[in-house]
Amino acid sequence: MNLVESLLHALKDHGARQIFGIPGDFALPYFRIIEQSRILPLYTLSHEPAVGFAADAASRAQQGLGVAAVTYGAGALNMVNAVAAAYAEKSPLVVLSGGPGKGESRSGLLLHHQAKTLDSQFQMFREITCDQVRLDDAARAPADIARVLASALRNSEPVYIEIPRDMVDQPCAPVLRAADPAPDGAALDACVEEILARLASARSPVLMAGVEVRRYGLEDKVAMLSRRLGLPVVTSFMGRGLLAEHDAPLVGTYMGVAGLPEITHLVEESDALFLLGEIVCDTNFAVSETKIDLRKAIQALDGRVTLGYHVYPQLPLAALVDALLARVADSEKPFAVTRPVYPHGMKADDATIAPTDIATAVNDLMAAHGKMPIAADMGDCLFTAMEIEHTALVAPGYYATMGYGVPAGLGLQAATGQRPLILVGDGAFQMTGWELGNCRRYGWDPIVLLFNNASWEMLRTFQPESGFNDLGEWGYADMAAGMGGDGMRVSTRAELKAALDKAMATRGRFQLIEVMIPRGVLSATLQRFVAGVKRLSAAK
Ligand code: TPW
Ligand code: MG
Repeated sequence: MNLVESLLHALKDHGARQIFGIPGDFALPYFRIIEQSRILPLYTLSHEPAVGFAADAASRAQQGLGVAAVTYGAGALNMVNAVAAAYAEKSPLVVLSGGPGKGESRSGLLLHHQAKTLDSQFQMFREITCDQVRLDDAARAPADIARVLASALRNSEPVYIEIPRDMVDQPCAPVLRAADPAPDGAALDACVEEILARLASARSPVLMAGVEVRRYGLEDKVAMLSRRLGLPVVTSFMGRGLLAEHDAPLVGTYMGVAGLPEITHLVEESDALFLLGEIVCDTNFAVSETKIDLRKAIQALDGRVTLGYHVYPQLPLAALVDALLARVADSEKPFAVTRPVYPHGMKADDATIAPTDIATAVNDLMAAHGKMPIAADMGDCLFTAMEIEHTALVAPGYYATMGYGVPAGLGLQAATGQRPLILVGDGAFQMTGWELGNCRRYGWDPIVLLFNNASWEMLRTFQPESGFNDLGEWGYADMAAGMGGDGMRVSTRAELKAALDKAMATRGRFQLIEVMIPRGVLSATLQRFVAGVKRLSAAK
């Protein structure tokens, strides 16, 4: 076995199912081995940000490693934003980058793709990954690979692996999986004891499930735990989509001033808010009407549990959930949960289309044909997604990068085989929409709802006086045919309904529905968000 084969087997062994990538001369040698060895399928895309986003979405969807393979410098540095997004949102993405051969640094010449020093790229990725290695020693490589991949899975964060181009054919031993250290049993018992006591004495405990619950594959167990404890469950904005396929007493999504008042009160008035794997960030919490006192909450995140003024370090989430489950009775506490009501029954008339109509039409579509997973970009399309029935969702809810939606949808379909729905604004589509041109080669056929308001509308809501938020009038639907898909432009609700039905009935080609939305028309959720943020900042 050579070094790259050993690496590929290790990736597969650790749960990777495919590789997204774009080669370059520093990467050609290891790409040849990826292709010839057929250990993992390779999907090439058009631009590195999309490679990172697709691999990130695949990792989120399949709850395992995503792999993004690029060349040195121009390739890897093009992907920095996507890797930063994965780091912020705890997605275990493995970055593979080609690199200069060992001898090349001694030539006395600067190498192409070199930024400052040959080590600059490694240093930059150190900031946005939790572990790194340059595979410049074939004898040490198996242990190094095992360490780095274990770090990715343990922390649920990206890692960086650089492959010097003259190393790829070096003979190499197989990688043995590193075992994770067992948690301290006494600390775990004490922690579980304390959590259960806090919950038992609380008047209105609430469980908020965060992305780590999904990253560590704990949705089933957490749903069971909440049923047994009789705890209502909410997700945050970022955790939207969690538990969609599980039987949990899910009340809805907490969005503070932007959310439904019942859910806002439930969370903000809880005297024992149990944050399980929840990233405590501004998109989740800054929109709170009443400031949530996190010192009173129970927080399990990043392998730590924080209660009141003390911390239990090194308690992995999976171990905590298992230990809690082992301690609560094997019977469920039935209790009534009011589930949110989402809009259904869009009138197929000649009225213009508002974002909330799109949510309604999608709800109707899913009621008729079954649920579909969604990939959403940043923009009003993501707020609109909150008005769609609970279904699997990948979106940059915290890091909030544009350009995620289309490539993430491709990653979703590659990873799950399910046909996804992609929600994307015109501004974001201008960034990465071209990646749809890769669908034909791989048989992907997402349905894309492009919210065309000829505007960076979300920015306009915060600064209406700025003319630079106007975007041009592009004919997106007309571009679809050249890229191997079908495009339809719709301006009325009747046309929207007809286009969705047609898209649903057409398999094998991507379906691009360009939805014309008058400038200034926002989803109901974004309207509440903007009004709430303005109210909160006026009160400061
Ligand atoms: C990579 C800043 C946040 S929202 C937004 C911008 C420019 C406008 C989005 O326009 P779009 O959607 O897609 O037409 P909509 O509904 O608002 O009309 N660059 C990156 N990411 C972010 N978040 C920005 C800029 C931004
Ligand atoms: Mg727009």
